[in-house]
Amino acid sequence: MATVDYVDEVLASVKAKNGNEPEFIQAVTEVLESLRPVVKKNEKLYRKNAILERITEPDRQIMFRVPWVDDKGQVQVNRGYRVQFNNSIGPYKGGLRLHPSVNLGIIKFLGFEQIFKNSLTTLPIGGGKGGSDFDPKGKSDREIMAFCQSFMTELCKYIGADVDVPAGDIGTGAREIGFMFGQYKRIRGMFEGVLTGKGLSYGGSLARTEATGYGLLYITEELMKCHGESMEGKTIAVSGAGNVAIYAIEKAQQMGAKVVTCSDSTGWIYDPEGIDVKLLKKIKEVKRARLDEYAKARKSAKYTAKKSADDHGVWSVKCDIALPCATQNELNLEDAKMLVANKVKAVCEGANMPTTLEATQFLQKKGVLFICGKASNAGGVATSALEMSQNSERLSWSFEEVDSKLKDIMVGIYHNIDDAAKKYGMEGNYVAGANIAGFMKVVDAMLAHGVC
Ligand code: NDP
Ligand code: 2IT
Repeated sequence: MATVDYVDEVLASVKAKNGNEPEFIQAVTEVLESLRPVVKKNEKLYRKNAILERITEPDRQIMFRVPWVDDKGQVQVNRGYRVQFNNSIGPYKGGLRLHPSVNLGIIKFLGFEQIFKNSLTTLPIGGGKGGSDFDPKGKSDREIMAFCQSFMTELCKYIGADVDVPAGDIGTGAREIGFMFGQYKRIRGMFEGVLTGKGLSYGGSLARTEATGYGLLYITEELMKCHGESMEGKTIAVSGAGNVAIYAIEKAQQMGAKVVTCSDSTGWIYDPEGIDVKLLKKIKEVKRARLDEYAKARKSAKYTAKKSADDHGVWSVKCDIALPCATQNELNLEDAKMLVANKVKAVCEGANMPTTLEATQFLQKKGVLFICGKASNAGGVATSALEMSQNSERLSWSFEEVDSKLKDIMVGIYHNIDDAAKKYGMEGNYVAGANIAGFMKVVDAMLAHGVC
């Protein structure tokens, strides 16, 4: 009787155990599929030590009630999550997502991705993620504070500067981190670097706000350079209009490219003259308003409200480079076909898992240069780790110092994933390269630690 392939065996078990978590299964499938050549080479060792079973099972997943009082005096109840996935190479590290779509499967997929991403940064951070189904949209500052304080009242039992260090993600920015930090400090009676993305007056790092978007452009630039191209004069389509998208647009423009799109959950902008990033910041960071405001303020821009599934939004626009920076599975096979028909050269993910598996495979088959989020958006968490270093030594580095370290890290990640892909006979497959390179370091540590 033929023995069952180890990867197939573990994938079947993950699917059976987590059947109601499609995003988690998608993320595990992508990683395990690309690890096949590594697993084949080390099958006996990995099987004996149950490496794949252990790396796909979180160390622990914490779920809790978050009661808070709204402005009408009504008690509201949300669900809070923290999934501590793997701390083999450092304290758990990963953001907190506040969005009504949040559920355990989404937090698990994000925590799983974070293991490999954090390993790729070369810095000592493990993988974790958390959040809540709380919707920050339309809430007053007082309501946001009430939620954040209640959320941290429970979460503070499980985190710490050397244990687990949360940060921002969708719906969690400087305001939310500030309220959470204040509550942690109050309850635990200590001032420590327990969160990153903090304000500059209380231990935050310069360049953390810009880091994910800037880092995305640093790695994209290196990718293009290594394929004989520059960023100068390139047309870029960006999705999203949040933290990652805004600073991706800003850096792309500094590099001489023209970004012609952005989007939010209500619609998208096409601005053939190039996105006015100052205006975008005013609308999104200051006024917290919808994107139609952008088109009202700028003649060259056209706003299209999101209508149906066959509206391909920003992916219907002709571009050289596409940067999905909003959310998971926002770029599907039909979108990928449109991009290829429009001769896209590169797709680099700013968001986590924004491209579906089918769309990724299609783009790769068509020769589009494709870098997955765990490599291309690693600049955010890398700079969070630099924030942790600064907090530990009780010093603050200059913007230039942090930014230049970020750039070195992103260029390093590109060459690391490129080399890993080549080593396993998959030159140009940066998805496989990222998964393999991220995995090898974590497995090495897991084996050294024995059964745990
Ligand atoms: P923000 O909350 O700042 O912005 C998110 C943007 O995406 C908004 O424009 C939002 O529109 C849009 N969006 C979110 N959810 C949906 C949805 N379900 N459908 C359509 N549009 C949506 O988050 P970030 O910019 O921080 O995060 C964007 C992505 O990047 C996420 O995948 C995140 O996990 C990832 N990421 C973030 C990092 C960071 O440092 N912040 C680091 C690495 C990855 P609207 O405002 O209308 O909701
Ligand atoms: O997805 C991510 O890497 C983040 N949201 C940033 C995590 C962090 O700890 O800075």
